[in-house]
Amino acid sequence: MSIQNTVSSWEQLLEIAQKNTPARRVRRPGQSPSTAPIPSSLHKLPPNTTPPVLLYRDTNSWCPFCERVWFALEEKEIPFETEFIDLSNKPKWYTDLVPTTLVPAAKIEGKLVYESKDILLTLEERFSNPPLLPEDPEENAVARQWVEDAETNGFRDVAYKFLRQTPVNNDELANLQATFEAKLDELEQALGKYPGPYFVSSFSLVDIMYSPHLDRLAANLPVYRGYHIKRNPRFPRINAWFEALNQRPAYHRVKSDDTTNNLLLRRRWGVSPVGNPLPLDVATSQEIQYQAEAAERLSDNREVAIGDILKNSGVQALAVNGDVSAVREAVDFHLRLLADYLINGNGAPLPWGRVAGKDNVDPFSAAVGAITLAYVRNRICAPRDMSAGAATAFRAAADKLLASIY
Ligand SMILES: N[C@@H](CCC(=O)N[C@@H](CS)C(=O)NCC(=O)O)C(=O)O
Repeated sequence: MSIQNTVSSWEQLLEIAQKNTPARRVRRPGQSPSTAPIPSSLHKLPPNTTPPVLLYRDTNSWCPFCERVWFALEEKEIPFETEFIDLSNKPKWYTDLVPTTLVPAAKIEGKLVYESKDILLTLEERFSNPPLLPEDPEENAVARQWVEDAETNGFRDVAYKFLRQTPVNNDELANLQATFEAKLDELEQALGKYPGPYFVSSFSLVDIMYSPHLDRLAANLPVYRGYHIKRNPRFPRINAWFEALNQRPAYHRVKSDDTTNNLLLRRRWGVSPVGNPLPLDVATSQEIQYQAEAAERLSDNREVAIGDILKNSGVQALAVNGDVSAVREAVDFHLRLLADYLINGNGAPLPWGRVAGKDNVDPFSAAVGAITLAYVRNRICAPRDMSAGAATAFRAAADKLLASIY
């Protein structure tokens, strides 16, 4: 029996994956991104009603300011629609509409608001339940001040200088680090003002203002500066704050995984790593659901994935006499193996590999498989293509299969 017949069909894979995860996305044929998440509260809207909020955000879901708004929308369970803006080629109607021409912007009950902080405050005003600012007037005033401070206290400037600026010498690097650490000390202090792990006594807009930036820094700094925020004994409260965020389902819907954040820094900002890549994010108790979500994404969006691999990975160079169909078939086969492994893996023997004493690897298929898996492993991007948890499961499975090809 040919090995090709030992792996399930796409239809079978999709059916099993969908049984194991409730996660679904909307397909957007011919558009970028090719799929979009469904807001968790959209089902609350009566049929044929327009959601009260329209969010304009970046096509790649990299923008930390857009993440703030999305985070609040999910926390408040506000049904919303998304319009994606290609930042490398902004449509004229968008630059005409939004004075800053930046994302995010939003139409909130028909009214245009831009600047993430202002969008958050308007959402708070129009959709006060659940509140993301404290009810106690004194604490409310502190929280509002901290929301303002998050924009003006120089934290982001100092942090991104340390991360991205090429220092002329070690002294300059040490200065950049010290200035950044002093800013983190300020956050550490602020986190101690009220009981509980958040900036004020309950989760609030202040946490939302900082989380996309601290997340990116915590992922990037170890790899690009050899500096750790997580598990750094100087910042116990910041670490407890990360733990508390980790308990929030909305956070898991909107966050990126560390690998996305790290690949982005290299590709978008051209920064060179000084250290090894971070290990993949630690698997959680929901790993099986995340594996199913990753398999569902891959199976449901396979045509786009295959098209992208053929066009952009370089694999077509392996076509013999220009016959791309054999390459396409081998790409398809390895993606099915990946989906199958995501569903049935977990300790089961890998679906191929050398049988003792037998040289059973087809070199053409192995080469196409290696390119396919290496490409998709780094190509997927969370939360653009799937949730961060699913992306982590996806990369882990691709690594496992890649290591078993030869
Ligand atoms: N202060 C703005 C910053 C927004 C911002 O910088 N957005 C970036 C994406 S992360 C953008 O739109 N860049 C496109 C451009 O610079 O043309 C906010 O908080 O909303």
